[in-house]
Amino acid sequence: MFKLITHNRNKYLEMKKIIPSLEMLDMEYPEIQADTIEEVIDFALDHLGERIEGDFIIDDSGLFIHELNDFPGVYSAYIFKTLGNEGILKLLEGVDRRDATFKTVIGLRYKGENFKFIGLCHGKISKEARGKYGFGYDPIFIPERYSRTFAEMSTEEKNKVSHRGKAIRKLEAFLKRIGEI
Ligand code: ITT
Repeated sequence: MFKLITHNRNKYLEMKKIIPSLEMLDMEYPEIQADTIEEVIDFALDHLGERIEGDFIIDDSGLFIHELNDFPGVYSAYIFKTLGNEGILKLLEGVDRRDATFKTVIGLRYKGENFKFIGLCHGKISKEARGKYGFGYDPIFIPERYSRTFAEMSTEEKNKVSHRGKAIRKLEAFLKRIGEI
């Protein structure tokens, strides 16, 4: 039985669609200021690994907007809280190059060892916020080959192409290979 440690219930619900036996543990852990999501995950896995019994999973994600030199990137949570989607749309007002990449790194602590599973989704920032599903930056992100935002898709549809969907399927394959699910 694996547990995802997060405050974000939406992340959990996306993952549970792919790994139904997953449980959620709402618990605080330190997210260090670092240049990459991978470093944030490694630090948090070690920190939590010293404090928690058994195996667990964490997820750290970010939105990288190419025209803004990959901002907000590792600052995505803070920027979402402070500027929000409207703030991002303002920063891109009049900008034609709207390419962006969502990235998820899932960290797994298994028998005292750290593993990472990475998923990327390329797309564009929309001109306006659209849709009522999902969370966070979903209303302003249009994945490649689609015209709808993530917030205009069901969880199943988002999972098919999303950064998190890809990372979870890698985790799922690993857990199956070692006979844990
Ligand atoms: P944790 O407790 O798991 O850390 P969080 O919501 O703080 O939850 P992150 O730091 O991974 O999660 O996320 C950074 C920001 O990016 C945050 O504002 C999220 O809402 C947003 N985000 C993450 N994944 C997303 C997704 O799939 N779609 C839209 N926004 C997302």
